[in-house]
Amino acid sequence: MGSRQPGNTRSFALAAHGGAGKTTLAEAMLFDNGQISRMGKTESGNTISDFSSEEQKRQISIGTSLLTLERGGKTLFALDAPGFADFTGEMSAAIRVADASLLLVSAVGGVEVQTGRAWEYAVENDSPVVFYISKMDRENADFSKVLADVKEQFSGNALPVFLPIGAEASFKGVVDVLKGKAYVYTQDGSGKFTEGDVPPDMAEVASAAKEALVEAAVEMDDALMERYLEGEPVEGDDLTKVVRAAIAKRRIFPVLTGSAATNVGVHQLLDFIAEYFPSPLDRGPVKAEASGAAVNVAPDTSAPFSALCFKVMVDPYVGKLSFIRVYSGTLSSEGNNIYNVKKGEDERISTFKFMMGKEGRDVKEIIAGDIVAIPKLQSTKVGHTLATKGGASFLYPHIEFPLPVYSVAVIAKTRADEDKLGNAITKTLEEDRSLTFEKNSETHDNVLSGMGDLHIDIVLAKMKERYGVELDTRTPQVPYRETIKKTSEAQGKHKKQSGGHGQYGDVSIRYIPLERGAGFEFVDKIVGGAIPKNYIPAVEKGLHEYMAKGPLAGFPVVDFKAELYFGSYHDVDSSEMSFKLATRLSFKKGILDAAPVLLEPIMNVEVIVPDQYMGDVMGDFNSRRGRIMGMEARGRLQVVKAQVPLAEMFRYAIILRSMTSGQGSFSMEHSHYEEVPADIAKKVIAAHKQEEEEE
Ligand SMILES: Nc1nc2c(ncn2[C@@H]2O[C@H](COP(=O)(O)OP(=O)(O)O)[C@@H](O)[C@H]2O)c(=O)[nH]1
Ligand SMILES: [Mg+2]
Repeated sequence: MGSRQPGNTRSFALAAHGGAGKTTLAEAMLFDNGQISRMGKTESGNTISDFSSEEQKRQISIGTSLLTLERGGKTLFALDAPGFADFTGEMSAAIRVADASLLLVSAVGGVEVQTGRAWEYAVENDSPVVFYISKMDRENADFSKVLADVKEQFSGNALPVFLPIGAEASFKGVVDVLKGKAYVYTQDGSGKFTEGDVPPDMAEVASAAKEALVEAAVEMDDALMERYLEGEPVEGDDLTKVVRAAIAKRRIFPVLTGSAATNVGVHQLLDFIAEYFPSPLDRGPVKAEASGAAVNVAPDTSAPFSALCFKVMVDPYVGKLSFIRVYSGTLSSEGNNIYNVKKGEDERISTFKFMMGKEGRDVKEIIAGDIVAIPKLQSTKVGHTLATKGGASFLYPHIEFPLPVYSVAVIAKTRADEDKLGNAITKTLEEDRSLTFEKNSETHDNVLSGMGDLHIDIVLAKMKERYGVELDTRTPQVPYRETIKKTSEAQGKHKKQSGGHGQYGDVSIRYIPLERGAGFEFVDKIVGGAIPKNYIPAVEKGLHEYMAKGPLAGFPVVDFKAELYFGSYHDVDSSEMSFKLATRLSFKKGILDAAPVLLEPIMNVEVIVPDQYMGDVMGDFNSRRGRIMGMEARGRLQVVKAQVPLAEMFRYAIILRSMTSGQGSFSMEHSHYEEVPADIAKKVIAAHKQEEEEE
C-alpha cells in the first residue's frame, strides 16, 4: 500500500450527453478488468454505477458514482457523471476534480448539447480531453461522420488513435494506430480478443492517422522535433512520452472508439487510460488561496495533506459519505483526524474507501491524486477544503454549481409531513448542491428550485422514500412589487379621545417616485417641532412595516421616497403607536393617489439549441413577452439571449425540452424589475382582491 505513487494514478470523468453510454462503458471496464463477474445493464437497473432506487427506476444516472480500478500497476479512478441537463452540476464537479475527461460521443447521435457543455467545463478547468466514439455496434453507427463533427465543433487536433474494424452489427475490433496493431474480438460479449496485424485495407488510413499524431505531438519536445523534421522516425518510449505530454497539455485530443454493449475494444481503452492519461504529476500544481494570496499546490506526497470535498452522498444504509479529491500529501486513517479548513473544525476519521458504486473497500492511506470517500464526516460540505490540524491552511476555490432554472412551491400534505419537512430538506440540500430551498419573504411560498422538472420530481420522490415526507406542488407566486409613478401628498390622522387615555397622531407625508432599484428613502422635513423628535422614528418604522404589503395588491412597495413634512401632536394623548397608526392612514391613501403600478421580475435567459430550433425558440419568446437581446453561433449550436418576465418562465424547462426534443438547454438569472403591462396587472390585482375577500 505504501508503495503507491501519484505517477501511477489516473483519474477521469466519464462525461457526455445523457444516454451516450457512460454507465454501460464503466460496467464493461469493470467486467473486463475482472472486478465484476457479469455485466449489468442500465435498463435492467443492475449496474454498479446506477445504484440508487431512483436511478434504477428511471434507468438513467442521477448522481456521479466513483469506480476504482487497478490496471497494470496503476490505480484508476473513474467518475461516472450523469449526462442529463438536469444534473449538469454533478458533471461539472466531476470534470473539475478528475485529472482528465473521457468525453463520450455516440457513433449514432453525434455531438449533442451536453457534449458541448462537458467540453466547455473541460476548457474552463484546463482539463485534458480524450474522446470516445461509443456504440459502434449500433445501426447507423458512423465513425467518420462523428469524428468530422468532433473536429469541427471542438478541435482540429481531435486525432484518432483507435480506428473501428467494421461497423454496426459487424463491428468487431479496433486498430490502435500508435501500436500498429489490430485487436479482433469474439463478439460474444466475453471481451476475448486476438492481437494481430492491421488489416491491409486499413493500413494506409492507420499510418496517416499515426503520422498526424506524431506530427502534433513532437511539438512538445524541441530536440525530438528536430530529429523528426530531419526524417528520423519517432518511436517507442520517445513517442509515448510526447503523446502523453501533448494530451496533458491539451495539445491533442485522442479519439478512441468501441462498443460497451458488445464489449469490443474496452481492453484497449483501459490500457490506453493506464498508459497515456495524465497522472496528477502531469497535471502539475493546482491553484488555491491563502489569506487573499494565490498559492500553487504541487501533488507532492511528502507535502502537508490537502483535499477538496466535491460530493456528499447520504445513503439510507451506508450513512453519509464525503467524496474527496486529494491534491497534496499523504494521510493515514490511523491516529489522525481531518481538519476542515473552511469551518475550522476537526473531524474524526476511521477509514478511507476506494469506491465501487455504493460499495467501498477500506484503505488505510491516501495520497495526492486519490479520489476516495470518507464515511461519517459531520461538518464537511461540498466545496470545503480538508487538511490536518496545523497543516495546510489554504483553501481551494469553491465548486461552482449552475443556478437553478425551475421552481415549484411546495406544501406539506399533512401536519406530520410539515413536522418532518425541515430535517428532510436539510439532508437533501446537503447532498444536492444544485437544489435550493427558500421561503420567499414577499410571497410566503416555500420555493424548491432545481435544474428542471425531472430534477425536482426526483428530489420529491427521494424525500418521500427516505424521510417519509409527502409534498404537494404548485406554480410559485410571482414576487411582484408595487411602486408609484407620480408624487402625492397625504395626511393621516389617528385620533381617539373618548374616555380614558386618548390617542393622537397626525402626519403629512409626500410620496415621491425614485428610479428603479433605488429601494426606499425616508426624509424628515419637520420644522419647528410640528412633530416632536421622539415620535419621528415611529413614523419611519411604520412606513417600513406597511411597505411590505402594498395597498394595490399586497406586494412590497419599492423605489419611492417618503418625506415627512408636517403634522401635529397632543401633549398627553400622543404616543409612538398613535403616530404609527396615523402613518398607516397616510401611506395607504398616499400610495393609491400616486399612480401605483405593479412591477415584475425580468430574467436574463440564455438558451443553447441546435440551429434548426432557433426560429421556434425566438417565436416562443415573442409569445412570452420576451425581448431578444442577441444571438451567437457556438459551433453548430446557437445561443439566444433574451430578457423574459419570470411569470412566463416557470415551466420553460418543460417547454424547451418538448420544443427541441430534449436538445436545448438554458440558464437564467434575475436581471431587474419592470412595470407589468396593464391588462396583466388588472388580473393580478383582481386575483388579490378575491383572495382578500375570501380570507
Ligand atoms: N448498442 C449499444 N447500446 C449501448 C451501448 N452503450 C450503451 N448502450 C445503451 O444506451 C443506453 C444508454 O446507456 P447508458 O450507459 O445508461 O448511458 P449514459 O447515460 O451515458 O450513462 C442504454 O440503453 C444502453 O444499453 C453500446 O455500446 N452499444
Ligand atoms: Mg449513466
